[in-house]
Amino acid sequence: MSAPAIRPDDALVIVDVQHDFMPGGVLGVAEGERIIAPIEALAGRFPRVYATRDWHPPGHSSFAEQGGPWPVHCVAGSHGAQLDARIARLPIDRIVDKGVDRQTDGYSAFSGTDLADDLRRHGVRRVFFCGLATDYCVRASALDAKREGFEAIVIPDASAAVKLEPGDERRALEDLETSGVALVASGEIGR
Ligand code: VGL
Ligand code: ZN
Repeated sequence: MSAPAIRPDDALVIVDVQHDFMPGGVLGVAEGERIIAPIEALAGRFPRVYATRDWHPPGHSSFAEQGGPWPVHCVAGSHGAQLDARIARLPIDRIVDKGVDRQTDGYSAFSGTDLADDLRRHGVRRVFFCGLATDYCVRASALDAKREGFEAIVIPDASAAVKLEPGDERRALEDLETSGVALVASGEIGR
């Protein structure tokens, strides 16, 4: 897909741009800084904007201390779980907290949240995703958006990957395209 115009039934979902996932954070994504400017440029142009937060209880099953893959991160209410200040000041209509259930990874913005209902209630049919991380929560959220019946688009230059293994970002983007999620550069949107 190239140069889609922004429509009244579009929404932007900014995934997990929180201190713990930014450089310097416990689970810092190396390229996290590069996504801020494109997200700032996009947010005000969408009719509806969501920001998600990874928002785990202490002792969440994804934490290494419980045998999970990750260090303790994004504990609900902690400093590390706050949105990056540059994202927090954007015109965000709703913050959606996810990963609240102790037993499930909660990667997807649709898992255990009312995001799908909220999107439908507001007449949204097409959802653009950006944020952190391309190979985990952005990927899972965009795949679930498709499953929920929305058109889904990921903006790769406004997203960055953890890359536990080399190639994880490329594989995530390939999986998305295979599943019918479009990849569109931020500079191609609505121009
Ligand atoms: C995420 C790892 C653990 C993400 C969340 O936001 O992509 N990654 N929890
Ligand atoms: Zn998490």
